Amino acid sequence: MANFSLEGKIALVTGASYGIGFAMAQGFAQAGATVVFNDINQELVDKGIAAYAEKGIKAYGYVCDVTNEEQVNATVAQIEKEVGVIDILVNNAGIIKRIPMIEMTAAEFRQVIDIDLNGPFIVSKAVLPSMTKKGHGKIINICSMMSELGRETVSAYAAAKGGLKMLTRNIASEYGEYNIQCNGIGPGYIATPQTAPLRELQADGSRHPFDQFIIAKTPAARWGNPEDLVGPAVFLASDASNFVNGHVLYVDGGILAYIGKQPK
Ligand code: NAP
Ligand code: GCO
Repeated sequence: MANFSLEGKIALVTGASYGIGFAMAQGFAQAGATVVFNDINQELVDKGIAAYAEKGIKAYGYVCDVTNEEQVNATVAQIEKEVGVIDILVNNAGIIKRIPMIEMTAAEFRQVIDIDLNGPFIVSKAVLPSMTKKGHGKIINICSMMSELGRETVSAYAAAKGGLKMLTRNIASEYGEYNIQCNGIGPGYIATPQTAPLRELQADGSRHPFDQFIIAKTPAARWGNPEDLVGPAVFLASDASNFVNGHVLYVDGGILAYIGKQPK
């Protein structure tokens, strides 16, 4: 029987006070792991700790900006001292800016790349030395449909998430021999605060046109929930995936497999 247990493992999930990161971290705790997370400010960290406690989970929360290398290095050192060496890292923290490309400033573009691509580089770089020393480690990068597809208004996000897919393959290539597995999860359209503007009801109570578009594009005919990502995350964090490396597991209700509804 494959070993899906995370008993005795320490998992750091970035940006995990709520949303997808929170759901995955909760799943890790249920599989036996100790949960550590960071977020961008104290208010979010406090909110996260309380939300985990409500689920019966003692989580360790830290304020840390994933784009700040000094802060990340100090936080990882503090986690190693206070909790232990990180076995599992999930690069989940991310933002999106929906702005037509010709209206987007270079500063806005850079900010998305900084959080969504440089962040995973900085945090992975901080945890890899201890992982290689320990002789094992799991890194899971949260990619996107936009690691494969484009759409209007998300040029920076697509560039970052496409880059994150290649960073995933490169970490696998460079550190695979040290028993490090680096894989991605590519969520489809998931109902979280990040996508709330795309699901807002219209003034007349009808569904947002983008909401209808996503339902039509998804063979499962629904938005995903953060909970849909838990099984894939536990698999990629556990020994059950020890020979899976550099792979992006798309959890999208079938979007990438589908040409779209045929005309009636
Ligand atoms: P979310 O609700 O916006 O959560 C992301 C978390 O990251 C938030 O707590 C956010 O804090 C935090 N964060 C932002 N910048 C940070 C920084 N510099 N340092 C540390 N933390 C930071 O997003 P989500 O929908 O759960 O998405 C989580 C991940 O999945 C993201 O990488 C996203 O791109 C990806 N994803 C989402 C979907 C979807 O449909 N929702 C689909 C595919 C991929 P603030 O609240 O202050 O921003
Ligand atoms: C958008 C969405 C997406 C999703 C997700 C898809 O505006 O198109 O926010 O980018 O959040 O990343 O996988």
